[in-house]
Amino acid sequence: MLTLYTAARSRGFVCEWMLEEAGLPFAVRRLDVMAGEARTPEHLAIHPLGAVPALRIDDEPLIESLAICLYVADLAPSGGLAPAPDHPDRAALLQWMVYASATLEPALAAPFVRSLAVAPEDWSSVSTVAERDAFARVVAPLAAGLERGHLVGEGFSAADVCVGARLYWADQVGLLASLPAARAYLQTLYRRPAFARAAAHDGGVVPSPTPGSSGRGAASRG
Ligand SMILES: N[C@@H](CCC(=O)N[C@@H](CS)C(=O)NCC(=O)O)C(=O)O
Repeated sequence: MLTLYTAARSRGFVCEWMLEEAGLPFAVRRLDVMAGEARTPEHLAIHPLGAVPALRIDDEPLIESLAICLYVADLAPSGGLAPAPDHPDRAALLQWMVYASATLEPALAAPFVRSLAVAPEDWSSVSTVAERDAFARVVAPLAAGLERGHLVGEGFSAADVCVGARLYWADQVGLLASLPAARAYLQTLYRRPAFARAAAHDGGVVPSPTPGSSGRGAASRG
C-alpha cells in the first residue's frame, strides 16, 4: 500500500502527478504545513525533518521528492514511465529527472516562495527580469525535447512529469513569459487527465489547457 503525504503548493505535487500517471492505487494524506501539521510526532516518524513529500510504502517511509518519483516511475506497469536500466533511453531519463530537481527548481525557487505570500492573481508578477533571464538559460538545454513534445525516447515519460512540474510552477510565477516553446509544451501536459487530477488538489489556480496561454486564464479554486 502506498500513502503519499503532501501539501498544496509543495513538491508533493510532482509525486502526486507521478502516482496518477503510474496508475497505481495510492492513498493521500494532505497536511497543512503552515498550521504545523508536518511537525507532529506522527508525521516526524514519517519524515524526520517534518516536511513533505513523503511516501509510505507499506510501513516504510521514503523521503525526497526525486527519490519518490524515481521509485514510482519504476513501479509503473510495462515500463510506461521509465525505460528499464539497460535501455538506451535510461540515461536521458535520469538526466532530465535530476535536471528538473537540481537545476530547474533552484532557478524558480525564489519567486515561487514569494508567491506563497500573495493571492493567486498576483503570482505571475512576483518574478524579476533577472529571474526570468536566469530561468530562460536553464530551459535552453531542453529545447529539442520541448519542440518534440516529450523529453525522452518516443513519447511521454517520467522526465516529462519532473520537468513539467517545474515548468508549471515557473508558469505560475511568470517565468515563462518569454518562453513560447516551454508554454506550448506545458499546454500539452495540462491536457493530461493525470495532471488535472493532481493539480485539482494543488491550491490556487488550476491551469486550463488553452494553447498559447500562460495557464493563468484558469478557474480559481479560491
Ligand atoms: N529536498 C526535499 C525538500 C522537502 C521540503 O523542503 N519540503 C517543503 C515543501 S516543498 C516543506 O515541507 N517545508 C516545510 C518545512 O520544512 O517546514 C524534497 O525534494 O522532498
